[in-house]
Amino acid sequence: MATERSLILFKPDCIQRRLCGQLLCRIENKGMKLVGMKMLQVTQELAREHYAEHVEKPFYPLLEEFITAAPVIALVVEGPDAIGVMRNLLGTTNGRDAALGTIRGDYGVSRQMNLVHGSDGPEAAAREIDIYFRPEELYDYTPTLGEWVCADDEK
Ligand code: IDP
Ligand code: MG
Repeated sequence: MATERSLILFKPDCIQRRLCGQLLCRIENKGMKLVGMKMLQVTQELAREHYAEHVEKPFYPLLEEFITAAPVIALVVEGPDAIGVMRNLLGTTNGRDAALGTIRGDYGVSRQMNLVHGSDGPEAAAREIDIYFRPEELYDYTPTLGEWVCADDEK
């Protein structure tokens, strides 16, 4: 167990469907601490950098079109095992297969328009946080509810 940070994106479908508030609420309710947050327009260049592992795949042109079609909200969340916890909260990629109770399972029926991105491992998280945020845009603070979110030996 480790305190981790994960890069989360509210994708264009999330913004267009006005679900950001509800989904941010779920992330906060889970116990994640917000350490960075901004709205931005993903450019073609940024899309290629973020999704470098997918650029050669057949679905990439449609993914790029989607992720650049409206603004996104980028978040950095922190917490115990935040990367895995957030992946579990999001559910599997395809909303049609994702378990009920997960964000993708509860809010979508699409493989592409699956509302929220979450880093898939520590290396990806570090790389993605660096792509979207400058160090001074991330905030260190002590959440006053922290004492009641998990035990000292879990932090
Ligand atoms: P992940 O977001 O669950 O980690 P990845 O396989 O890394 O899923 O794919 C990145 C994003 O690309 C997905 O979240 C989804 O928006 C889109 N995507 C993945 N596979 C496909 C596909 O087969 N067709 C269209 N879009 C896809
Ligand atoms: Mg992925």
